[in-house]
Amino acid sequence: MSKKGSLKTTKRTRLYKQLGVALITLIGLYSLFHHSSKNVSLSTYTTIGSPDYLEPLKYAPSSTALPTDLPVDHNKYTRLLPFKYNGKKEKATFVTLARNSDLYGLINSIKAVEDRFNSKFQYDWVFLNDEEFSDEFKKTVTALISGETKFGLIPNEHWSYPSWIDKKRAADTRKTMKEKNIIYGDSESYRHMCRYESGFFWRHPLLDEYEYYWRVEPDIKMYCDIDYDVFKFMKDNKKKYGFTITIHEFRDTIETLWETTREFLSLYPQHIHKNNMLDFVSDDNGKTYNLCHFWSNFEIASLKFLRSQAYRDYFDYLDHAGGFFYERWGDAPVHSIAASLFLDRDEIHHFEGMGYYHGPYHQCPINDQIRLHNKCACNPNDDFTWKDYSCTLKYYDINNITKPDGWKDHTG
Ligand SMILES: Nc1nc2c(ncn2[C@@H]2O[C@H](COP(=O)(O)OP(=O)(O)OP(=O)(O)O)[C@@H](O)[C@H]2O)c(=O)[nH]1
Ligand SMILES: *[C@@H]1O[C@H](CO)[C@@H](O)[C@H](O)[C@H]1NC(C)=O
Ligand SMILES: [Mg+2]
Repeated sequence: MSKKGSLKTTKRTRLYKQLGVALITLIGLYSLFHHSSKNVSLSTYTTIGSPDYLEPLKYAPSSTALPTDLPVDHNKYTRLLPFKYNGKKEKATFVTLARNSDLYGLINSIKAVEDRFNSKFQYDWVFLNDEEFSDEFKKTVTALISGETKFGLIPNEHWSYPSWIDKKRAADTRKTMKEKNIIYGDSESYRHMCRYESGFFWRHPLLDEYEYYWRVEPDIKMYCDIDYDVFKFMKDNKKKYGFTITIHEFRDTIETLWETTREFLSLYPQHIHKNNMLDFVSDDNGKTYNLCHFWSNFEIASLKFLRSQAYRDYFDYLDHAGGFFYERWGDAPVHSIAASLFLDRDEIHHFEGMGYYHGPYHQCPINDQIRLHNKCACNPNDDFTWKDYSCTLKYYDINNITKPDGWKDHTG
C-alpha cells in the first residue's frame, strides 16, 4: 500500500464521521420538534376551572404593557427594579388599618401579597391609624410595596364614643365579657376598631379616588400565585364583595345584632335587594341569624357598596343602637349581613383559587388543578372551606355552585 492509498482511506473515514454527526443532529432536531409539538401537552392542566383559575389567560399583563428597557435602581448597586406595569388598571387600592406596633407582623403580609400578586400590577396601598405612623413604619412598608403608599390619620370622631353612648354601660359590658372569657370582650380599642371597619374606613379621604379595595391584616399568608388582575375581574363580572374564608360568629358578641337588623329592615324595606342572599345568614327565612359571615380580615370589595345609601343607613342604625359598645359587634357580621341583604347574590364571589391564612384558619384549594396551577404552597388537608364550622358549603349549596371533587373528604 502506498502512502496515497492510506491518505484516501483517512479522508473517507472523516467524511463518514461528518455524515454521521449530521445524521445524529437531524435526528436530534426532529425528535425535539416532535416533542414540543406533541408530547409536551398543556391541555392536561389547563382544563377550564373556576374564574380564579381561568382568569390568568384573560387578565394577565400583556407583554406589550412591559417596557423593554429595565430601569436600574437608583440605589448604589445593581439590583433591578421590577417591571413597571403600563397596562390599564382599575381604581383600586389595598387598605390596612394598623398600629405602629403591628409593623413587623404586617410586613409578612405585605411581602406575600406583593410576591403573589401586586408586584405584577403595582396597585396602591393605603394605611390608616388612629395615631400618626412612625417614620420607621412608613419607610419599611414603602420599601416593600410596588405601588404608591399613602398614610392616613383617623379623625378622632371616628375613633371615640359617640355622644349617645353611655360609657358606664359600655365599661360594665367589658367587665362582664371579661368574666365570661369572651375573646377581646374586655378590649375598648378592639371595639373602636370594629366600629371603624364597619362605618368609617371607606369614608377616609385617602380612599375617595378608589372604586375597589382589598383589605390586608398583619400576619396573614397568601399561599398561591394570583396571575390575573383581581380588580378587573371584579369589575368585568360585576362583583361587589369577594371573600375567601367564612365562619360562624360567637353568639355572645352579637346577642341583639339580628333583632336590631330586623327593626332596621322593617323601617327601610326599600334597601332589601330582590335577589338577596338572606338564606346565607338565616336558616329560617329571617327569623334568626345563623351566625354565618365572611371573615372580613380578607375582603376584596366595592367601595360603592359601602358608600351606598343602604349601607350608610344600616350602619347609622346599628351605631345608634349601641351594640358596638354594649356588646362587641364585629365588622365581619356587619359587612356580611349587609352584603347578603343589600346586594344581588350574584355580586358576591368566593375566591376559591386564593390560598389564604389568618390565624387559625387556612384556605388551601383542595382541587389539585387549581392548587398546582397556582403554585400554592399549602397543605390541602388544612383547608377550612368544607369544614362544619365554615359556612362555605352553605354558600355553595344555596347558590347551586358545583363543589370541587373530593370536598366530602375535607369535612372533618
Ligand atoms: N390603628 C389601630 N389599628 C388596630 C387597632 N386594633 C386593631 N387594629 C388593626 O385592625 C385589624 C384587626 O385587628 P386584629 O387585632 O387583627 O383583630 P382580629 O383579626 O379579630 O384578631 P387577631 O386574631 O388578633 O388577628 C388589624 O389590621 C389590626 O392591625 C388599634 O387599636 N389601632
Ligand atoms: C338552586 O336550585 C334550586 C332547585 O333547582 C332552585 O329552586 C333555586 O332557586 C336555585 N337557586 C339559585 C340561587 O339559583
Ligand atoms: Mg387579624
